[in-house]
Amino acid sequence: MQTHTQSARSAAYLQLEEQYGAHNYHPLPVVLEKGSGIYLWDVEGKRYMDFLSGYSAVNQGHCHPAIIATLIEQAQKLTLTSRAFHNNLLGEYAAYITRYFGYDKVLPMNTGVEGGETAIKLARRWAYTRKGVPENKAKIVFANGNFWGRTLAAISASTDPSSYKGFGPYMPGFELVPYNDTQALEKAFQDKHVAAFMVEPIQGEAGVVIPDEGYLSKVRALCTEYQVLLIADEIQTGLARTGKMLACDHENVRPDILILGKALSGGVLPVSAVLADDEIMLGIQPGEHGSTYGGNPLACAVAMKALAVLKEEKMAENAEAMGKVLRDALAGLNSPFIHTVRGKGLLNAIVIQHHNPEAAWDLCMELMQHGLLAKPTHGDKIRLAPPLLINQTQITEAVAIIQQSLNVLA
Ligand code: IF1
Repeated sequence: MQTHTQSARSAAYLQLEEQYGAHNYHPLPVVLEKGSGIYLWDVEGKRYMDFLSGYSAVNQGHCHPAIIATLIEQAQKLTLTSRAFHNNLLGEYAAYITRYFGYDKVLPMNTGVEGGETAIKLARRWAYTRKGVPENKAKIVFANGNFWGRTLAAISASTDPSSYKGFGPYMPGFELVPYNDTQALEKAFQDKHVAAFMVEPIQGEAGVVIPDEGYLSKVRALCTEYQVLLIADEIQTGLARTGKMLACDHENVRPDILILGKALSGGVLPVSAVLADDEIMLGIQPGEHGSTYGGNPLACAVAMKALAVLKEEKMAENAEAMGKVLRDALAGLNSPFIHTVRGKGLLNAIVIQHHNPEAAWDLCMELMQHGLLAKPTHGDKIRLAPPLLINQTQITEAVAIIQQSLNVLA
């Protein structure tokens, strides 16, 4: 009777969403109401380890006390003024984040996809004013399998039919090359109208696809040689997730334009940023770009704290160490149903092999029953990306849950 009443509670929430919300997602049937660190609790009080981290937005852990304290303090003082006026935090934040990452300037936006749109506008403007590309001829190159959001421009760059199909017409001026293929990239760069190559250092949505070692540094060299801007989409790979502050740091690559989002606020509110040097950033003049919420004082305060926490709590170092522990332990399971274990730091995926195409979903349902939340992507892949403060005991516990849950596939 007790269990019946409890699941009826969850069912009521699911029903409300189903009836009144658009059907643009297919979530696991769990209704969460509380979070702390690596843990989440559902409306029935059951605790879960979070192995998705809000798609890497909560790298710092759920409701990080220092970030929440900053949020509350600033929210009681001033939240938004618009960019029609100055606020006392935007300048401080701009100085902080540009020093943190080593760029001349920042352009603050809100969502990740707006960061991508902003980077492309900057690159097009740079191409027309600096590279001498004729008006309206600039091209942006992307890699097959890219994912940078859901706007019309982002889906115009997509090779995934579930992103773009049925939403045309599409944005012109975009080109695609295979990921992890510098020969194809060099061929694309023969076109003098190419303004930029926008790329994820590791492709997240594609299923945590890691390019060969040396790919990014070769990309950097080609961009420099052909006078093409390198735009790094570090919205998912950045901010300590892969074991370095930026995934580009693994190869000491400095992009011309850096896009950050997600964990820039520790999962508290949408905050994104585009970083570049003056030559690129000053191409955009007053009135030519912006956003109502971009650079608001609440976001500025929260982002500074979210960045500070990453360094103070050595989250990159922990992600590097715990990622190794996780991958070794998963490989050690020798499960016939795990085809591949791959990843960097705490951005990992397992590829499931099974005659049943629903196996990854079934496994995630079973993981949920055993108190671990993860989500399948592209059918057979499961991303394993816990908050970066996870410790070795918790990793061991998680791997035990995974081992036990794999039995459901037998
Ligand atoms: C969804 C994945 C993660 C991103 C990169 C830009 C954006 C994203 C590299 C846009 C967003 C999301 C959005 C989320 C699913 C998700 C995702 F499954 F697609 F791959 F993180 F794992 N660049 N990624 O990954 O950022 O505008 O959403 O703030 O449900 O669409 P946004």
